[in-house]
Amino acid sequence: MQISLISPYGSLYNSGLRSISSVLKNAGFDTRMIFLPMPSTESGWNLSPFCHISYPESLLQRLKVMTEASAVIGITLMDNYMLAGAELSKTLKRADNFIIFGGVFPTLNPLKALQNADAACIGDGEYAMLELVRQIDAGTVPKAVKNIHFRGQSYPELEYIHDISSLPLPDYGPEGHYVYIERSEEIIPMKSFEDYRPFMEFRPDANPDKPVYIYRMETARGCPDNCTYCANNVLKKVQAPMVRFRTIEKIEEEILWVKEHFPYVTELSIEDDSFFARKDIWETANLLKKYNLPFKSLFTPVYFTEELTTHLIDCGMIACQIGLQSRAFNTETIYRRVAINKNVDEVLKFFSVKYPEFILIIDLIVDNPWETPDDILFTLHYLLDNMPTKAFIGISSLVFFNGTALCNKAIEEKILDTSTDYQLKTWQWHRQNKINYTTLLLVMLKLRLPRGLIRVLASKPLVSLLERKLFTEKLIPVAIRTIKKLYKKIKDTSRSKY
Ligand code: B12
Ligand code: SF4
Repeated sequence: MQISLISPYGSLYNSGLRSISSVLKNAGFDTRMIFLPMPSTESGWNLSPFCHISYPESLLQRLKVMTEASAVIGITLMDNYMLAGAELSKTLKRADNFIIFGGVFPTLNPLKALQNADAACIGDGEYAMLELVRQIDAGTVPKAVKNIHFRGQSYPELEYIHDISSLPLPDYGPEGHYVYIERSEEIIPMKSFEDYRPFMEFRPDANPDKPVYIYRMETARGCPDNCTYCANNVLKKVQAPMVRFRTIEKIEEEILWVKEHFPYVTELSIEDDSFFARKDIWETANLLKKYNLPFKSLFTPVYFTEELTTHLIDCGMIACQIGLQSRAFNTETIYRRVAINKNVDEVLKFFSVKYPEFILIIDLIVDNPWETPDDILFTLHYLLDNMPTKAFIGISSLVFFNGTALCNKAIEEKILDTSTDYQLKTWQWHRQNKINYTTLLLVMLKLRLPRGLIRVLASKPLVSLLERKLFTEKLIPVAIRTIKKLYKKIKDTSRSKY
């Protein structure tokens, strides 16, 4: 029996879907994977405040033909890809096939997912999918599968995989793997591991002629913390209550596999929500050093210690990303981050003094309806005073994820209109219809404008003048859109000259 697994994501990483594919293949099922990145929709140049993905008719028709023999079609979805999922499902559904959605979107919004699928997978999908395809293969109408919510039936019994190291390594094909190339509107088959090279390539701004090749991997699933806006807030209840760590042996097995199959890989990107929280983080870092693979990782300030961070840098950590989100006490409280932002002063001091050139990325959330201009100015001044001069800032617009404590608060306070497709709002601050002046001040810091100038522009009289509706809902968004259009035009023109 043939199964097609489809991903609409911009990145080909997809560890969840690849893991499902490996489990199905090991059980003898003919499984193919189709990746449909749509860079134009996800691009920062796009002006829409939503993540609307609309596939070209030619692609949909091609997919229809490719999945003709598939009895089961599985589609992985985050919230912002839900329309993409609906469009794919509408095109690919036949009377004799079964369409299942999996990933964060159906896990958080099963009933919404079931409007466009025969079933929605809640949480871990490997064994749920295996049982489902076994039942379908046996010719029975599938029923009572743990983690699978069938359309018209009640919420399923849930079970999570305790030992994630027992799972096989992610499936990278290349046989039976296909990628959509938006530029040429064609789906190409992956013929060798070499074909992954362009998808792993990254050209650093500082040295664009020397590309690096990044392999993304997980050493754990989940996060020990529980911020009110984060999907983990729900995943802890319906997927797994605690973080699940892969053993060092399993991580080594994957590294050896990568070395053998992707010899061109120069760096690892560790995608764990909170890498520093690993109990055996010292040994894990030693392992990465042993294989001479520089790595990037994410961590939460509370797990920072000077000793540990120095060790990680010695072992090859070349970049790290921390979630700060806000330094204002009110906002930290709303986000449930007072305790986990605790060591951030030490983090910033450590990098400023000892590693001023290090690539440190500090993530912030904007567009929080409960946050006042004073709260934002507090964070801004905190960063002006403490941030290493070479640090980077990531700014994301707050998106409400269904079932999170923050989303519930917004619904209770009638801030969020649940009759809208609010899940489709993009996290890109510059694509929003309302752009606060205080957001622009953070952007100036991101762009490394002189800090003295930013302090002047952040003066109370200017902020109270420019934080008015006329500016935030009209002039600033229009100005940003115009700048983006002009800049894109100039870039496109200069590119077409060569
Ligand atoms: C790694 C990661 C990324 C990577 C790679 C994404 C990719 N293409 O794979 C990068 C950095 C590119 C990324 C980007 C984004 N991400 Co991200 N990302 C993650 C992270 C940290 C881990 C995901 C992961 O690999 N988990 C491990 C695997 C094994 O689990 P899984 O994917 O959930 O899959 C399992 C089940 O869900 C299920 N399943 C999944 N698919 C399917 C399909 C079928 C058919 C079935 C049956 C089951 C099934 O089975 C799998 C195996 O058990 C999560 C955080 C989290 N806790 O999940 C956020 C997360 C998924 N990301 C999120 C977001 C918002 C984004 C972005 C949209 C924006 C942003 N600001 O980051 C972008 C856009 C994505 C893109 N263009 O590809 C949100 C999604 C929230 C939501 N409600 O949808 C999360 C949950 C972060 C958060 N804490 O809120 N992300
Ligand atoms: S620390 Fe990060 S990943 Fe963990 S719950 Fe908070 S926002 Fe989510």
